[in-house]
Amino acid sequence: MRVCVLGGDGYCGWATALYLSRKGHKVAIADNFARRQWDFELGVQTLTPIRPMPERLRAWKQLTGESIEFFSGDITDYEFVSTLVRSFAPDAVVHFAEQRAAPYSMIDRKHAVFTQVNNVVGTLNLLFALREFRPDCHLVKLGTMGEYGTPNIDIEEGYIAIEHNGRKDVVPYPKQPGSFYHLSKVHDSHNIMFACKIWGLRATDLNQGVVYGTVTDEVALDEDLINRLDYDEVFGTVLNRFCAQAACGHPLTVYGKGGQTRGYLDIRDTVRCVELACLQPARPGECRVFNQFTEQFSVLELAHMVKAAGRKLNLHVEIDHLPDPRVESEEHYYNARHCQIRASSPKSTTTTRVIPSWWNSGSSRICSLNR
Ligand code: NAD
Ligand code: USQ
Repeated sequence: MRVCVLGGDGYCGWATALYLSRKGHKVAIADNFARRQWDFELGVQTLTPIRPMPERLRAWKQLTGESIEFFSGDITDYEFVSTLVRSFAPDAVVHFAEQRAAPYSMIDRKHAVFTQVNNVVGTLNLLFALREFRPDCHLVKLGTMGEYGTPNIDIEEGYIAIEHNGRKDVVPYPKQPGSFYHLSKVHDSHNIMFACKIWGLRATDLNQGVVYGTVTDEVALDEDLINRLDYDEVFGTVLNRFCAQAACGHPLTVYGKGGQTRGYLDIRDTVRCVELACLQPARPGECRVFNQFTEQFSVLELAHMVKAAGRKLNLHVEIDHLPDPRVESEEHYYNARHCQIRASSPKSTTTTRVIPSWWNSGSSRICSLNR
């Protein structure tokens, strides 16, 4: 397939681009290096010294013989996105190119506005470019489990069948995000769903949980291919932070009681899930939602696991409970469904899908789809 990875200089994007390239897909990366700039703004750095893009791509070509095309630009610029879509002519676009840190979006008005403009306008530009120049291309968009928040009922995959005053329908699952960043993802989801509905675009919204780890088979091939590993309080995600803290003898920074429960996945599963989604595209007009994580843990459970792992390495790991800087429930129910990505594996022949009323049939239903 011809796959364009937007945000391919970033943590998930770089690992995904290399994985797809090694699997034989023709890959292009687009990025504006905004992320390197935000690190500079905050005075933080990836723990692993990532190389400039030309060096990364040269190393990949030398090691594997595969070329990855690179497009430098900002997807909030429509000229850039439309030129990219026209010239590369992708079969799938994997869209990682957003400001992804909840704490960054909560710094002040300027950062909240920036996050929402960057993310919502970028995605909207992409939708218009696909409609105009590549309407059959499959959009694989990185959403987030945090769109749902922490409701006191089970979390479904994108849609929920409800009965209200004696009538039934299938509607988008209620969203209760916890930051202006997570809200930007909700706005994206609505825009994508609407574009599929009115223009017949095809999209998969991958609601990914918190990612951990940094090494994939591909980035491990050479030091010049090294991936980023963030451990600071803005961009560092919790398990990566805890591991870095354990290694340098800093107490693990559990916020509040630590009962905050989320879905987690290894970065090696991120790349595999993305390929699965690309290989089994949504159908024209379909906006399907996959919850993408492998296990769920509370923050305190993670801290204890890191402490136990540290013990085996002769590290003395302490756990601190700091006042929670975020407005979030520190203890809550959490049970999220994550079956669709598994059902889309080539080994699976049938999947049960909740279909909203506006897609294809005119009547909502829960059905079995033969793939
Ligand atoms: P990242 O910050 O490492 O990478 C994002 C990349 O997108 C950066 O290289 C950045 O320069 C680029 N970018 C941002 N805005 C852009 C724009 N307007 N034009 C062009 N390029 C732009 O983030 P990540 O951790 O790789 O996350 C990638 C995606 O996956 C995000 O959408 C994020 O919301 C989602 N996600 C990440 C995690 C996680 O734990 N890291 C979990 C769930 C979902
Ligand atoms: N936390 C701590 N201590 C820390 C850091 C975080 O207790 O030192 C807690 C947070 O308060 C939160 C939980 O750990 O309850 C997860 O925080 P996080 O920073 O690891 O993850 P989050 O802010 O949710 O964001 C990350 C990515 C984001 C992605 C999201 C997936 O940065 O791009 O969308 O994970 S999800 O959480 O499923 O929404």
